[in-house]
Amino acid sequence: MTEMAILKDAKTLEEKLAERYVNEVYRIVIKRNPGEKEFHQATREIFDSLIPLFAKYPRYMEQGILERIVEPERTIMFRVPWVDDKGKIRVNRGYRVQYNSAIGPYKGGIRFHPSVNSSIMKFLGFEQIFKNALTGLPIGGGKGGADFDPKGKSEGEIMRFTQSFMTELYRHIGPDIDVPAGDIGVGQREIGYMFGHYKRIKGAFEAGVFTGKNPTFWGSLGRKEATGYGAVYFTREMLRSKGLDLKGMTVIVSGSGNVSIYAIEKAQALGAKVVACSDSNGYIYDEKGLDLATIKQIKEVERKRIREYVNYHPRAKYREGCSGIWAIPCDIAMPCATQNEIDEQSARMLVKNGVKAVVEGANMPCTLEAIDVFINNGVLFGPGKAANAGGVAVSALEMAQNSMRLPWSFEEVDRKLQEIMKRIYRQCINASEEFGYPGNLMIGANISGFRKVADAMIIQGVV
Ligand code: NDP
Ligand code: 2IT
Repeated sequence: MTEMAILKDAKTLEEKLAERYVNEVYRIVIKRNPGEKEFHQATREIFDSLIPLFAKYPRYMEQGILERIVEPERTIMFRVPWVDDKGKIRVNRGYRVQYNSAIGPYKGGIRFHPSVNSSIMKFLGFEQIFKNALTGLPIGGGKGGADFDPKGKSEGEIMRFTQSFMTELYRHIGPDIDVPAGDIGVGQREIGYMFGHYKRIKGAFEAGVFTGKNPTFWGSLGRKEATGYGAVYFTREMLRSKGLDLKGMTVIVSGSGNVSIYAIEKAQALGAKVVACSDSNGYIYDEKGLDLATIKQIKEVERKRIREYVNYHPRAKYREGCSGIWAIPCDIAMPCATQNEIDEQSARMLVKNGVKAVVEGANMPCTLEAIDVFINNGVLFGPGKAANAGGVAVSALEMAQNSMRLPWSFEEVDRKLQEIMKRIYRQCINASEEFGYPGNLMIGANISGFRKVADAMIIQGVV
């Protein structure tokens, strides 16, 4: 795995020592987790960003925080047997990585996608620790999922699989232990089945064990919208720092799932023109702007492919394949689908076409090489663990409402979300300035998220 090139070349003695330490721990990670390329990538990015922190405060090295934090507190891996509609027995593998509980119960989504494996679970869980810390709310880091492919499955199959998954997972979670939510392939429908099954097994209505629930049973208003809206609020802060505004900007949003749809909704509400979005088969493009009601109908109601859009809007174009979307000229690119969707080549294309800001709605959608291209070319870069933290932040607000047994209005949640996104942006900027990389939100996010967790770990002793 290549190192990032964004750190300064001329290093002080302290920085050289910190770099040597980070590389030593990185070697242990590679040895202990062979072949886990996504996990290595997330580790590399975070580790390199921490060099300026360790150089200034060597106590984090002395306390062995990096060695401890990179190792999950616990990983659970389990069999998920279920019966399909034809009566055939199927088996999937389920996971829950309980990564870090220094500042709160484990918290993070569940992903159902055929690509799920230990590497993807660990990269997501590791990032989640720092993201959750950045929200300023009391939540630790975790992630879960299964290599189950929801595509083409009937409603009955989805429910039976999800219930079987919960039959094992229920014993490992709880409102003060570990609080899952959705991620790719898991939305309000699946959370409903999981919660219903958990409640049945436990014989208790423990509302706070899941977030992202339907508001009819204690789900927070605004949670569904929170990740996408939050990413746009974060973008607004980034643009403000350069005296720019979303109004009139041309935006590309990849994906057409939960994060994408509500990023499009808020971007449009703030006066931007969203010209393209996608799914794993291809992308749609309309230079005059997309119609969100049609996208919602196709994706949320009918659960069909994005190519259907051109049947309603013949002026729009559909192209097979995902990466072509980044060749469309835009001011703002928001990758909101999955990991590593923007590589170096796509990044160069975006830069050539004059992109002003790249904001990660998804987790790790840009490769390390792509991030280097953006930062070295002066493109504003919003890293996922800051930009998409609005989702988990409103999850924490859902936990708070569940504990109080009182709901907040949509407006109240949205107001709090806006404040949280502003605060996250400020924290990242302040840390980037304090550690000598002004404006580098990736370094700022990694350092400020890490510090909060590391300080709690130091106070708690060797745990
Ligand atoms: P959804 O399942 O609702 O939507 C995912 C979208 O991305 C779909 O359009 C899907 O297309 C596309 N996609 C998924 N995998 C791939 C792939 N391998 N290649 C190309 N396209 C793909 O998930 P979310 O919107 O919830 O999540 C999107 C991203 O945002 C993920 O990285 C997730 O971890 C991250 N995230 C989600 C949060 C949330 O609150 N939901 C919070 C913070 C981050 P198709 O339907 O064809 O598979
Ligand atoms: O990646 C993420 O932050 C999520 N999938 C949301 C996690 C949550 O607990 O709301």
